[in-house]
Amino acid sequence: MATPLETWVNEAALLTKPDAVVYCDGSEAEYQRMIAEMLRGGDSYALNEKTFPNCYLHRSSPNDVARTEHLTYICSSDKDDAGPTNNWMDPGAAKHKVGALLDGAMRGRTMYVVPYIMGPVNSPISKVGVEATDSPYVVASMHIMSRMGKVAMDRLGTSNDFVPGLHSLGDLDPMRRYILHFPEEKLIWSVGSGYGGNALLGKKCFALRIASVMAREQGWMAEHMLILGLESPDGKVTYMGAAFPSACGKTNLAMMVSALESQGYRVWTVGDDIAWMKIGDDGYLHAINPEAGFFGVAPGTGMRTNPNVMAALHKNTLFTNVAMTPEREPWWEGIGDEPPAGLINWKGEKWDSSKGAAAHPNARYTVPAQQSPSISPKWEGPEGVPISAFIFGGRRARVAPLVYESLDWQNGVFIGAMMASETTAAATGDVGITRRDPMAMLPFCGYNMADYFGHWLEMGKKIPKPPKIFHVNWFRKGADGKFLWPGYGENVRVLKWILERVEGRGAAQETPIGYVPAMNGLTLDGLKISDEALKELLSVNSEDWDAELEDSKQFFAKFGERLPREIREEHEKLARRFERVANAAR
Ligand code: SAT
Ligand code: MN
Repeated sequence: MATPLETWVNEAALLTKPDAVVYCDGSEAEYQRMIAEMLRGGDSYALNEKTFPNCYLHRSSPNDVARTEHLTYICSSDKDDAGPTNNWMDPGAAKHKVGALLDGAMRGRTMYVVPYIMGPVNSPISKVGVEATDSPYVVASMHIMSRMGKVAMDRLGTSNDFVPGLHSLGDLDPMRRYILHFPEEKLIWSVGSGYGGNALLGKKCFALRIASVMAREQGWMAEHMLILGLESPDGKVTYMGAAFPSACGKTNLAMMVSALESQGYRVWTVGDDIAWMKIGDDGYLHAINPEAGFFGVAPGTGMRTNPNVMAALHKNTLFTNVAMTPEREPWWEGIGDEPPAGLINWKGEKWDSSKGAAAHPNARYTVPAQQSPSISPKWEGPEGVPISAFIFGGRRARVAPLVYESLDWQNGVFIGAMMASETTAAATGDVGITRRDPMAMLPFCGYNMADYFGHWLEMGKKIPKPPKIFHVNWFRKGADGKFLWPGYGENVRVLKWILERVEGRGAAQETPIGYVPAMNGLTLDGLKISDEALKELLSVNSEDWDAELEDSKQFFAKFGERLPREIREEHEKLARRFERVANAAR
């Protein structure tokens, strides 16, 4: 008898009609076969085998370089279950429409069946997915980003407990591109794109959109969060989860080389993008990183911003849409040196400055996580790491101070729900516009975000030792338009304050938005920052916050009656705290 996996694969093959079906085993030999296939395809290149052994450059189709949120759908039977922030299609209509695009889409191609585990092989928090794809680049990327092949087959056995995902490149035409999620069936369909977040279905599609639905049904959390451990001088490691929108520095923060290393503060990386969390027997929320690799933004990455990842990228790395030097080494803006003569840009053209950026702004590296010198010894522990703090953050030139702590869990959930950030190149669309992005999950929540806020509020009641909730903003600018805070390795000073607050220490001042460090609260020795800059960084400007209250009110209004009462209450309470301050000043 066919197993549930075989039954699904047979149906997928009947629809897409590939010339051959290959079950992947996850071996090194298989990885090399995929690379050979990519090189034959003509859109991939071997890099310098001396300085970048086993590294390759892949060039995508120029119209397929980022996630396409406007082509991403949640297909629940009831439109309201997708909510006002998701695109919605009726599941039957979606299958009819996109089924027509998938019909025969793999003719002349091979269907690779990739069984994979999201999470450490033996963790009870991990889950199995299966992706059927006609892209060797996707298979090679899944080799790096997940534990796949035999290990996943062994875990799955004959069970039906897996999330299926069908992916075809189709003709790569954005007019025929759809990324569909069926939350009731726990199924993913993706056609017309080979780009990471659209095509590596274990990542955003499963580990966030489908998993967020499962997490709510089953009482756990699937979040767009990095996971890091901050080691203090006594050797104790405190774990934190941090949610920032795509391309706001999650990878750099997770892999930070601490500016306070000489004082005994060091950062360990558990994950850089996604956290799955369950309540452990000790009462803490325990987090695993469902991924096995980092899919990071290359431009802006250099020895100054992320030396750990730079050290990791010299072997076994797949680069996408970066530029290439005449020595066949990868190059991008911000790598730390001037563009060399004879540079080839991401489109494969001879580059000169009239051609704009040489690497695409959303060019990426895909690298095994274990290659980072900062990888935590606990990163594959089946029990996950206990989380003591959640950090929300965005890219805000104004409004949000460097760091503040919520008054309590409910207030913290409200702070997460209010989150906003200036948009980046990680998604197609305008860059630099401020948009609301609650918990950095706006593009990744597989159900109505009002219910998602409700789930957060519920979890707060269930977790015996809940993380404290903070908000940070590394991107605040002064009147001269320059960043007030140096960022990168210096961010450890903020993490240290967070650690102290978790331990009931750390000097703070109470403001209407929560606890902000006192002027002497942050450890600033060895850093050149003026008192005026510090004051501005920590200031809470009531005019900015009035605008913030108004804008967020309009955002919350979208959810109508479904918005949890607690969120509305917190909004009113925040407005009242500002009124009180204004009255006192009068
Ligand atoms: O492109 S991905 O969605 O995989 C990465 C990101 O945008 O966070
Ligand atoms: Mn992300």
